[in-house]
Amino acid sequence: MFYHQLYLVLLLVLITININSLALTIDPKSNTVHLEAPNLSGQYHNNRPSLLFSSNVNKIELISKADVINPCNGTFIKTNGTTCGLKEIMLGRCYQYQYIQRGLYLSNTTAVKNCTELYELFESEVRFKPYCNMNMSTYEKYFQRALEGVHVINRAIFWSGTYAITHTYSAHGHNYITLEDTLAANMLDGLMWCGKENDPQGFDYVSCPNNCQDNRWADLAFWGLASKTFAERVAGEIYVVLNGSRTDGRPSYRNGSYFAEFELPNFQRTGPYRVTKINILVLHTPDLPVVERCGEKSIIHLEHLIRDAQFEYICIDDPDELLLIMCGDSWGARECEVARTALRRAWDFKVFGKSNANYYPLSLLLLFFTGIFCQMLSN
Ligand SMILES: *[C@@H]1O[C@H](CO)[C@@H](O)[C@H](O)[C@H]1NC(C)=O
Ligand SMILES: *[C@@H]1O[C@H](CO)[C@@H](O)[C@H](O)[C@H]1NC(C)=O
Ligand SMILES: *[C@@H]1O[C@H](CO)[C@@H](O)[C@H](O)[C@H]1NC(C)=O
Ligand SMILES: *[C@@H]1O[C@H](CO)[C@@H](O)[C@H](O)[C@H]1NC(C)=O
Ligand SMILES: *[C@@H]1O[C@H](CO)[C@@H](O)[C@H](O)[C@H]1NC(C)=O
Ligand SMILES: *[C@@H]1O[C@H](CO)[C@@H](O)[C@H](O)[C@H]1NC(C)=O
Ligand SMILES: *[C@@H]1O[C@H](CO)[C@@H](O)[C@H](O)[C@H]1NC(C)=O
Ligand SMILES: CC(=O)N[C@H]1CO[C@H](CO)[C@@H](O)[C@@H]1O
Repeated sequence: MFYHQLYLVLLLVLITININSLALTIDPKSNTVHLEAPNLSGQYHNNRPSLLFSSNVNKIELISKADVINPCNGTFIKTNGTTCGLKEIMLGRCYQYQYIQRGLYLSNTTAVKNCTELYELFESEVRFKPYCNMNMSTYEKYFQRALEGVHVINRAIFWSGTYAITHTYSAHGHNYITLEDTLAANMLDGLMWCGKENDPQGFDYVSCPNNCQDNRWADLAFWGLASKTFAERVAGEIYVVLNGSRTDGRPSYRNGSYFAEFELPNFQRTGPYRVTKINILVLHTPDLPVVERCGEKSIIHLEHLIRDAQFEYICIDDPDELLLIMCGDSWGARECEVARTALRRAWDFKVFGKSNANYYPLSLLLLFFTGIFCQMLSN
């Protein structure tokens, strides 16, 4: 009898504790808060044309009919042509970059660039010019001027098949500097443009061809040269983020990728601004199969290329810093569940001084065993 009473008292005490801990965990107001899980895929987009030259790519014809309404005037219609407001966007980004962002990084150049001059250099290279006549020297003057005096020392980061996460990690140049974080590329990142002959505007706002059958270099003219010029200006230790779980059948290091064609071959091997060490970071996406790891398949080939070029080489699979970003994005992935639970517990402990996530089941367990214990004693 006594033990049963003891059990009831214990039960009451434990229920009270549990109710208190529940009250801490579930704030009545938080029930109404609706939060979306993070999603990087819509946040960044990569407008570099694909380097693969396959014949089944749709041939997009240049629509040159004079009667097509200009989509930038009147009602806006999304087209595949030049971005409306190209000039204004470029000039605005240039000013913003230099007067708002620049203090943060790209430290070794103090000179403010003339944005009008940069825009005019760009425009003179493309406006009124047929798109498919461009080549790898088309934008030379623009890049020379825009990257003049710039050396990215120990902070350059490259990506191949990992655009979104690398940009999240670089944090617009706060952490590391991607090609897209340099002024030259930033002014045009995500924009589309193509020149048009015999046209009052000189740009085609309706449709841009994104592959030129007879001149592969036209598609690479901008981003190919951008990659090359950036690679020539990085120094010291550099970082390369590769995708070890590609589902498109491509290897992590691929001949014909921008990294292989324009970046790796252009790293400086001598002089004060030479590259000393290449850090390869191979990522495995949550919920996707592991295709390659450091020291496997195409990454072996890459290691040979790097060592032959006499750079120091190191390869790391899934560093913690990037794991957390991947799990932040792949919220519901199986591999991230444990981390989520552990983080929840750590945060409850930090904020409430005890781990609620742990506490509730633990006290239930205690209750269960106390019950058994009391039963045993009373029998
Ligand atoms: C993430 O955003 C993209 C683009 O906005 C969308 O297509 C995709 O469905 C989203 N993914 C999830 C899991 O919501
Ligand atoms: C579009 O508007 C701009 C500025 O108002 C003007 O200069 C241009 O001629 C217009 N273009 C067309 C095709 O109407
Ligand atoms: C733009 O190009 C895509 C892919 O080629 C096509 O599906 C789409 O219809 C085009 N949009 C317009 C407005 O022409
Ligand atoms: C910037 O360049 C433009 C065009 O080349 C030129 O007209 C202008 O004077 C330059 N501004 C400065 C401050 O040098
Ligand atoms: C690029 O095109 C220009 C003008 O059409 C030409 O003068 C130049 O030689 C070409 N450069 C290359 C590398 O093909
Ligand atoms: C790796 O590539 C696959 C598609 O091939 C993509 O779904 C995945 O998000 C990529 N991983 C990273 C970390 O970017
Ligand atoms: C990539 O190119 C190198 C030399 O150009 C060659 O040895 C290697 O086999 C190629 N790899 C693949 C996967 O095509
Ligand atoms: C860190 C670094 O490379 N600093 C250089 C910045 O540019 C000046 C002048 O070009 C050099 O003297 C510094 O060594």
